[in-house]
Amino acid sequence: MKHLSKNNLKFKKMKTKVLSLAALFMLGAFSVFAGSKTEKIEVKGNCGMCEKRIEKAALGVDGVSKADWNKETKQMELVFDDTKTDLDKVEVAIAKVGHDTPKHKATDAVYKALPECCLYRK
Ligand SMILES: [Cu+2]
Repeated sequence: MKHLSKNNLKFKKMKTKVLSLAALFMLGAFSVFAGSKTEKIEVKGNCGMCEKRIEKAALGVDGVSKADWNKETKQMELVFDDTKTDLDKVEVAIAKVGHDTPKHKATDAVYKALPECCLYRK
């Protein structure tokens, strides 16, 4: 009888260990996904030069791992770590190099300094 309850206790302890290990593992897996966010935004621009400028500006923001702008659709696909940065910061960085985003527009001075082929405002 005594022996059995001891075994039972051992089993309970083991169960707790396995459960906490499983919880730890799930937490780890969750945090990997939690850091990575994908967003699509519209960024104004015209040509291949714009594409390089826009993507460089976005990738220059700490936490951004992917920036892919399409000059036909004007859509930008972004992947970033949302514990390090957010969409607003990326939009500010893009506006700074002369391109309008949904929430942040480039200043006239920066816009006018763009090469002629890149002037997208009509
Ligand atoms: Cu351009």
